Amino acid sequence: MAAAAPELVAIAEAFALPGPVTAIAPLGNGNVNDTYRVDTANGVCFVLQRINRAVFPQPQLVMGNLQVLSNHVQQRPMAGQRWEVPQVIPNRHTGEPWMERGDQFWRLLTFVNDAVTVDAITTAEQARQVGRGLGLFHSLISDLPAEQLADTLPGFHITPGYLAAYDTTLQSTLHQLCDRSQWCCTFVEQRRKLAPLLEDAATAGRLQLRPIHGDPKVNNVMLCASTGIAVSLVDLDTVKPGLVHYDIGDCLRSACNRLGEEAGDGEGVCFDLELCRAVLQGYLGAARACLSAADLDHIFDAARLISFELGLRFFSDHLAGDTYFRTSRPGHNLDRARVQFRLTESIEAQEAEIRAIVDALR
Ligand code: GN1
Ligand code: MG
Repeated sequence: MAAAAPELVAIAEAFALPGPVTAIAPLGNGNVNDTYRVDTANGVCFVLQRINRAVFPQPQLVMGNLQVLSNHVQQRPMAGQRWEVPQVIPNRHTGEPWMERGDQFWRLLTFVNDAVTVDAITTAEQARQVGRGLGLFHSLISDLPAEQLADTLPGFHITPGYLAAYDTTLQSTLHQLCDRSQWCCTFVEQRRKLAPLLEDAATAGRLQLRPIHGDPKVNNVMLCASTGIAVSLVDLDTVKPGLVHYDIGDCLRSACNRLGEEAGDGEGVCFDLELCRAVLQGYLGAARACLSAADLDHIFDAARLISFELGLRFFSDHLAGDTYFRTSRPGHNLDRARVQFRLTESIEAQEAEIRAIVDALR
């Protein structure tokens, strides 16, 4: 076990576990929360997470949303398909679905067994399953009234808000920008007008607020280890009212980039049309009934805007000194920004083809 293990074991054992902890190891590679896999003596595994309070100032609301979601999905028959929603394990002392230690906020969830995730898609079938997973998730929550979910992260995916924050950060950046940052600044300037696209469509009544996942990137979709079929969407902290387009865009931008989000400084990154077709086939196969013609009209915009937005978020964080996304080296967020901006360029260059894929699936 890692050096911090005794403390982590004590935290895990504050929850109602079926047996003593035998191992705790870091799990996944999230940019915001700390995640561990907990093994217990009777063979059952769990997911232990410390919620990043700087990002989620009211983590109790996050847990409330998770409960609402889980109650809702449990009432939905899945006609023999395997589909799991991670369940919350209560604190054995307080009965609450979390434990606090000082200012740390911890929770324990059930583990989705016999399932894997990938950081980058390698086959069209994986892409189809990732799309199908998001489609099933949307269809399962499509009749969950958005008012039942708290806004746990105000401003999340509101691109004009990220642009305003970027402007402020840029103005207060005292140091000279390097050439690669300068390239990013120019990139953002040229696309400033894009920022309100989805919000304007919502204000005009063309798109509606609904419950969304908020972060359905490829490695948040669990695939059955033996069949490859999508069996769960994990990382449910950003489930809240929003536009399904944030989800569709996020799923496309992560699934159709074969080099993945950590692809150096973006050299060679492109948006893969074959994977795009597969994602949308899977997605629409499961969620078509929940979508209007206007929803379909905005799928291209969603892919472009969410890629641009994530690049903007990474770049702003780089300029602000890496305070939001976890980094492992200087310039990491700048590299990540350039990956998303290269992807945005590739999406723009293939607009006609992407729109044709959507049209063929209508
Ligand atoms: C963050 O922590 P993680 O990796 O699940 C971020 C997402 C980004 C993602 C990019 C709450 O998610 O919005 O798309 O990084 N989550 C939050 O990898 O900001
Ligand atoms: Mg997340």
